[in-house]
Amino acid sequence: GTHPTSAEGSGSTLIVDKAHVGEPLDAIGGLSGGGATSRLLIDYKEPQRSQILDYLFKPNFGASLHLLKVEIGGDSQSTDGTEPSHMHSKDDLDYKRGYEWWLMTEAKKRNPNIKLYGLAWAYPGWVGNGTSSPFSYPNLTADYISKWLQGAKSVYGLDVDYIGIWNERSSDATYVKTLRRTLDDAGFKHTQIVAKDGGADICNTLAKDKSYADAVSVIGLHYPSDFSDYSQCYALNKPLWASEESSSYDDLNGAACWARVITSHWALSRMTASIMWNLVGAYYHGTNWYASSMMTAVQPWSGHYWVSPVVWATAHVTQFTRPGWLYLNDSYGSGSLPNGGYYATLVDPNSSDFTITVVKIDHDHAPCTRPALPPFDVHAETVTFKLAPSMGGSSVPALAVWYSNFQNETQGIFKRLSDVHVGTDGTFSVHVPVGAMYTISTIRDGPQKGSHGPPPPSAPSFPLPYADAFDEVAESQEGKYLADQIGAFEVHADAQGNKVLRQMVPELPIGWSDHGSNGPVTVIGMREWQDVFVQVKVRLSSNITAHDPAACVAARVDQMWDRGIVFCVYASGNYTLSIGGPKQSNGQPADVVSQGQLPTPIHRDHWHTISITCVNSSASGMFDSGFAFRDVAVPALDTGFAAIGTNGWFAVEYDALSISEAG
Ligand code: 147
Repeated sequence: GTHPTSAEGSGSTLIVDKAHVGEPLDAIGGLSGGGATSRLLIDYKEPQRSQILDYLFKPNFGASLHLLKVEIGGDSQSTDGTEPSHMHSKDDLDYKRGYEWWLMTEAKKRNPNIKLYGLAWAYPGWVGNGTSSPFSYPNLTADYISKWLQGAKSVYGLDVDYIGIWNERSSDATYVKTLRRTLDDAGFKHTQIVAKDGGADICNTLAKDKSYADAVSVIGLHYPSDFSDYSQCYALNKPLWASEESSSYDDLNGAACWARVITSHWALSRMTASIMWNLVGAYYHGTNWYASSMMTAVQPWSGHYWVSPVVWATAHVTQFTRPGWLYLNDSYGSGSLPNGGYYATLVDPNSSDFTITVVKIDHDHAPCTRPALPPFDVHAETVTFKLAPSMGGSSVPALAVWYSNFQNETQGIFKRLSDVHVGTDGTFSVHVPVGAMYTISTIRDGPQKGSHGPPPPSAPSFPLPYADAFDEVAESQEGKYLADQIGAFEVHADAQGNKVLRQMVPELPIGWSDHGSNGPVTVIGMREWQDVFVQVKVRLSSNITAHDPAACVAARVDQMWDRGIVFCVYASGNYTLSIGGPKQSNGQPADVVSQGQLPTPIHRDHWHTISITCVNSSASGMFDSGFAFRDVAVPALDTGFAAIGTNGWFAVEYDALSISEAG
């Protein structure tokens, strides 16, 4: 890179000519899940909850997304938690679980044209029928996915446009063909299959198997590099998508990354959709990939949220285009800028409207989380566009101009500048500094930088003391603020009509990242907590046939309770105090620091109260009104969430959770 920085203004003229249309834009979208990334959003109070949804989905307001991709819950850990399956077992069916149905409904309320896309990370164990693969019994898995689409349609009136295979895992020809047939037979002909939400190797596979390729409508790549050769994919003649992208921070850097890829993916690689992981950061600080989101909403108790510049980078494209608009081909409205950066033009096939986006981000700000980019230089320049007669030529009206600088926000973020006038020769020029994103469009009315005013002030600390008996929680939902990490803890009325929290997953799921480390667990609070008292009522039903089921209460746990101060009571009448939760393999904790008999008998089908108190390097545990252990030495330096859990896949019940500061 030896471009002199003074070489401005002399650049060549870029032709924009709709005689050379390419592929339709499919979507700029956001991804909820993969996993549990939206968990805390549903616990926000109004009006903040609706405001956040407006910033994401309302047309001409914020990110105004074209597409919402959601996780099809699979009962196992999928990055920031576990999302519940609609079928924990073969005979189970419940469409009231989780928050993705709700989120899709809210998105559609705001934008009836928003596209929907479902994808599984994990699968409930039963679809594997004793194997650990979702493809061993293709009919089971295809029926399971079909049931999800039926719930969307019959319960929520949602038509799902796209359905995936198995996130970042293998695909399978027989399964995909079976899925296509099953969906056609069930009335979901319009639901298109995306394969395979992973690497571009799928293109080679499909090239060799015509009937497999015929079942697939869209090629979905993850974090595709702009500098790879996708010729195998183009040869398939199917839309090529960045079906997961970004994982970058909810700040200017994340916005710069995203601004770049939503323009370069077409300009360099002919990709027609980009979907950001993740949609909304509503998962606790201290879980994986914190704040890698389009916007952030992690304080349901205060109502505070953060509308990040990533929202406005998205608005630069979404507010000025619609799915189905046509990209212009390389050198006729799309391509690379002379001094670095990209531009892409979309035209409305049904009118004379068009939108050009221009982006110039330097190497230090360009990388999304993956892959790394080769070195490159960019320099400020003045770019001249020339509209061909096909675009309306000299009769084109003044064009609206919107500007952001994601490397220097003092220049503005999604700010309307004065219109640009097209000369009699069809040309106009814009100055493009480093960090710039421009939208230049015939759409003059409608787009806006929407605002609901300042949100309530930030209050990062989870409010203590905290208590919940789950009576206000809707049937089948997670307990308020509880974030399931493995297994599904749902609120259900018991035989007495009392609402309790019950672990609902009956066997080890076909996991995504977890394949059987620790027992089911749900966490709450702050990873930063140290000295706390956590108490809960527990009940071990006589229906549980496992050898020695346990109910556990814990403090200072990490995301998957690999560490933490964990007190478990067992049906046998024993207890353990351990550093980390019980193992799924044998139901026992690995690092036991105290164990013995409970001070009083434990009874099946009866409620017992258990608590743990941690102060500095000392822990005490109570069972009903007696101490199980008192002032036992534990590691002082650990901090972590409060948690409740169990040692296997059965329906342990919990009620009346309370947490307060100790010490
Ligand atoms: C993706 C997952 O699909 C998401 O659920 C989330 O975990 C996201 C976080 O960045 O990552 O999975 C990937 C894991 C590894 C790679 C790419 C995506 N990789 O190594 O290229």
